[in-house]
Amino acid sequence: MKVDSLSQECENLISSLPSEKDFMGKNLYSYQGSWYYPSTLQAILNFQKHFRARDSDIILASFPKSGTTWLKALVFAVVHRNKYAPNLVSHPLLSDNPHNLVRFIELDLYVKNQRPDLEELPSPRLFATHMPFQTLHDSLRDSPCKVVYMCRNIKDVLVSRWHFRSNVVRKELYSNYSLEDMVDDFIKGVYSLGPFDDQVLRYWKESLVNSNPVLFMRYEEMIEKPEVQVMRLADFLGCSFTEEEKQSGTVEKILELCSFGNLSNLETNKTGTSVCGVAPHAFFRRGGVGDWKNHLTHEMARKLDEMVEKKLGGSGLKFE
Ligand code: PAP
Repeated sequence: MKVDSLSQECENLISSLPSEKDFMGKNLYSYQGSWYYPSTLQAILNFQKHFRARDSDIILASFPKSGTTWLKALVFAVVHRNKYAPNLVSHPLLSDNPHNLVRFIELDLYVKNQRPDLEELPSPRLFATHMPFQTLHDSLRDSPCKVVYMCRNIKDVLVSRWHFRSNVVRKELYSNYSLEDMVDDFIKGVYSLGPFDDQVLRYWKESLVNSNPVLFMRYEEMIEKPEVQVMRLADFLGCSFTEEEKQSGTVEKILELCSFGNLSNLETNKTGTSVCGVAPHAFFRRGGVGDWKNHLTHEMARKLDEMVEKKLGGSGLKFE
């Protein structure tokens, strides 16, 4: 999704920012520690200028391919469970895709409109972003609204991104870009919305500071202990499951509703369209943990592990 033109303010900013070429020769610009194409940068500026947070807002943050779609579905189902019981035949998640129900700030809302009207939305408003903490946080202007961050193993993220880019989104652009090229870009840290490690580390550190309402979730833990993690999510969001809900299987019903198997087989996600400009089926590939082993060579994995260890070593955050 592209903006037609850049504002003078954005043009001025761009001329002052560090720039690098991506593999297609397109310019990427480094803004507040992350790399963007100009249209995303314009949307971020729009957001930073115009967004007014409500204390009840919930923002879902992630690096792309870390489980954003899953998190969107889960948070929607958890927060709205009194209005929409998870086994309701007319549940919105059965007829619409998670990206339409929880919209991206900088890749959707503020791309299409410099100042989208978000005032009419009922509380709690749910939004999603791939922006790093510092860029998001500045715009929240000290609002205590809640941020849920979803993190996933860098190797599975990279492989998922590789498939997404080379098989789904504008594949002709990626025909000369190998998986090895993507690994090298990750090591160098210059790629759209990257670097992964800086983003993850910052959200991790913020989640450890009590005054910051950031919940750090891990895709692998969601796969391993989904009930525990969804209850943790609900506690953080201030809508803990009651004993009665636990006894009557509400947690399990939400997990089933939002499961890869269920969502990926819904007609709306197979053939529908999404407001973020990407067909919903592109967000469902395989799911699960460890697919990188089927794609990355030993050397690629070693380079990524080494880079992560260098950046995250000592932080308490580790990837298998
Ligand atoms: P985005 O950040 O671009 O929105 P995101 O949803 O994070 O995308 O990434 C898609 C990944 O999540 C895919 O992983 P894979 O390529 O390794 O398979 C997709 O399969 C996975 N995914 C989507 N929905 C679910 C779900 N309900 N449960 C588990 N994994 C899911």
